[in-house]
Amino acid sequence: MSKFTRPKIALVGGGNIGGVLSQLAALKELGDVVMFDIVEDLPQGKQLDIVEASRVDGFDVKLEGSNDYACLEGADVVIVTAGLPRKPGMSRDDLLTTNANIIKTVGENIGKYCPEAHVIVISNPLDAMVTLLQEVSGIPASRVYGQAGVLDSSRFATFIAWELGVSVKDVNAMVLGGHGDTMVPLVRYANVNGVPVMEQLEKKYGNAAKAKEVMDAMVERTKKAGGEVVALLKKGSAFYSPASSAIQMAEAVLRDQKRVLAVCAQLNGEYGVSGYYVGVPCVLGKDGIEKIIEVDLNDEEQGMFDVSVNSVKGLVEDLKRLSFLK
Ligand code: TXD
Repeated sequence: MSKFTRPKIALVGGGNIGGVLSQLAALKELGDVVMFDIVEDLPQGKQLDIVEASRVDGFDVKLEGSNDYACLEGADVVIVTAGLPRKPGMSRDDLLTTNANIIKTVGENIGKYCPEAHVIVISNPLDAMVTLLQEVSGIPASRVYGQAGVLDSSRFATFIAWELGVSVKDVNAMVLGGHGDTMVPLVRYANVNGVPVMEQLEKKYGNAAKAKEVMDAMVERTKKAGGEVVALLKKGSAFYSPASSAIQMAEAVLRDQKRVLAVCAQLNGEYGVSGYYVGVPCVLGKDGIEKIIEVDLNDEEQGMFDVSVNSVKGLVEDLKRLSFLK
């Protein structure tokens, strides 16, 4: 990144999430934003619409839309949302083949036009798409990672805040594992400014069984939160919260914040896993995944984590069987 120019953020996919990403990046003045989409005129129209609010919102960055992959040239951060979202009743995994074809092309072009970039993948099925994009782009895994855990953790924290009647700003909650129904909300570590959530639930309800029942319901809601929004929207899937989450990651990288966030990162021995992308807490800064933090898991948590890893492995095996991966 040059000292004298603004960072360049490239958005691959100008749909629902892409639009919010661009607007948030502009509002935060994270850098100039170029949006690519295969639909003619769509990214140009969205970017024009967003930039025309610059006087009102008081941001001063350049926004452009393009249908040519060459627009990715020299990008510092690329955020990938290209693909099709889930329809009601459709699992994330149904999307595998369709989105793998798209991600393969996208990854090849990122490798060609901006091999020095950080790449944040959002497209579903997330863990599989990050794996594929990393392989086809040839970019080191420390700079190719996925967004899921920031959102899943924020959803979990939101439900806890509602339940306890406290500000969500004071809730710390993390979700590990793959971005699917097997994700692992870390109940034992969830706290409100350091005070364990379970302790507060037990005080609120006066017995451990009821506290566990309430927590179990929040965990289930977190796991199914994406589907809950899909069912309500009727068409498309969540887009405001996934965009906010990816922007938090992009900001951590561009401003070298060393944020500790749940990121879909490639594991190399951590948590007993090698060569697979899974959601784990990471230190995110200018070098991308600067550190993977290993949380001590008890047997039950490790068991749930292993189940989640196995579902990611299943998707990766499918990609190999379909010849998308070596
Ligand atoms: O937390 C998470 N990771 C997620 C992921 C939460 C919610 C939704 N998540 C997934 O993000 C969702 O399942 C989709 O796979 C992506 C994008 O969701 P979005 O809601 O933005 O989908 P849209 O509105 O359909 O936009 C997708 C755009 C659309 O404009 C297509 O024309 C475009 O992708 N598209 C392409 N762009 C570039 N290049 C290619 N090849 C391409 N093909 C389609």
